[in-house]
Amino acid sequence: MTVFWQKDLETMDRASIERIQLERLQHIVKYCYDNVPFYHERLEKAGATPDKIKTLGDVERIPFTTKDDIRDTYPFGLFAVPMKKVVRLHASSGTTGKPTVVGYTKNDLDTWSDLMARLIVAAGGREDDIAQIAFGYGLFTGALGLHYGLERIGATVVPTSSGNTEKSIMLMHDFGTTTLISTPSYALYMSEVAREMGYQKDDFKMRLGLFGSEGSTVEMRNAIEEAWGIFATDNYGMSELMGPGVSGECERREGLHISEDYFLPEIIDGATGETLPRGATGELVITTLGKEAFPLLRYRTKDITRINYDRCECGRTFARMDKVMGRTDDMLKIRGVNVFPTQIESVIVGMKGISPNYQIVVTREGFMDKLEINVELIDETLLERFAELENLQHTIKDKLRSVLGLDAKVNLVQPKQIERFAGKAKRVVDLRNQTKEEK
Ligand code: DLL
Repeated sequence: MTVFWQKDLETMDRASIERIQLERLQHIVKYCYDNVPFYHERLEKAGATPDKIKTLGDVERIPFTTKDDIRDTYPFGLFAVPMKKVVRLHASSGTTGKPTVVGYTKNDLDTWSDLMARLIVAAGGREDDIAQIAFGYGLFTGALGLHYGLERIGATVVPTSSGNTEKSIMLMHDFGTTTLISTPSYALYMSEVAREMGYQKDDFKMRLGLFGSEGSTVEMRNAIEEAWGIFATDNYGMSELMGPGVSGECERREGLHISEDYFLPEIIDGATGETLPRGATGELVITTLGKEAFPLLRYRTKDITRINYDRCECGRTFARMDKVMGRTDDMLKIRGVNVFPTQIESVIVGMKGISPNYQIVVTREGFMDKLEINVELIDETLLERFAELENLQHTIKDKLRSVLGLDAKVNLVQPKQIERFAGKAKRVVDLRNQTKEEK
């Protein structure tokens, strides 16, 4: 039997979901128009003033908001409440320049905790779980988001944060931790360190993993489940939208349920900005329907996915998004072919004889892009068995060719040669835009 956090809301029929969405959309557009000068001007200019929003489809009249808009109004320019109402700030680091800063009112934190609780319960988290949070605490939203959600359901939170891996593993063992919260790549690394410390998976009481914050394939999930002996779910979010808590998998794991009463999703063609029909794959755009401090209208996430509106067997009626395929800005264009790192991961992870750690390197020689994949062996003695080694290399190459439609150079490297990550993994090294000296 399915366990819910807020059954009435999570099982509403489509008409009720859409009624709530329209009411909230009308409210949030007026709220932004009245309280955020940036939106007042944008909406006036586009002729999308609050009186024009009569149906859910009218959302398309509203211009998109982008990360640049947030950067241009750094730090608090898009806030809709005075600072005295803001009780928390978070920020996403970003690779260049200033971070994007987000704020929360007391009500926002309360909503966030409930939305997190929904996803945790949907994934199988319970009051009697001991949940260890191995996301980095700080400006990043992952740790505190999960922290408050887990406390709300009554679980015991162990806020170890990321890093200090051996100590965290010792505590996991000694405390009888049942649930791990981290990025998939860190979960994998932790299992490796646990093995090195002499632990076997039966030495732990682990049963559940709530992972997210970076892309991961089903193959990667299988590898982590196998390494820890757990059931794992994928959870999606982003700091601008709130943090984790936007969508997550239920125990059926056939897509990530979006809390549609708080987030209105659309799928657009990332290149043209055109809204795509239901069921199409494209860039996810979200309008926040209930945020007070930092509301966003039609925010371009740059994440590629697809939304399924069919009813889920679990009984929840909220639409489900596919696991994120990648970000529009992570997509590699190699010799004219579009490649997502997740496609490469699906080939490599789970293959016999190699570890789930890999690195993708792209270089350019003359006008020719070159794709190289560094793959780590589990057994270093294989390096001496030349025929087997060659065989493995060919198998990987062939599989990559059939999935990507491209030839890649496969380098088999010794165990533990590829970098491990405590947060979001950086799997791609793109050296194409570097000058010779930088290389
Ligand atoms: O990563 C929020 C979060 C924390 C989600 C913990 C889940 C768990 P940001 O640091 O702002 O926020 O990064 C947001 O990370 O646009 C995606 O590209 C990526 N991302 C987040 N979750 C997933 C996921 C948090 N489950 C960016 N699968 C997003 C794939 C994800 N990508």
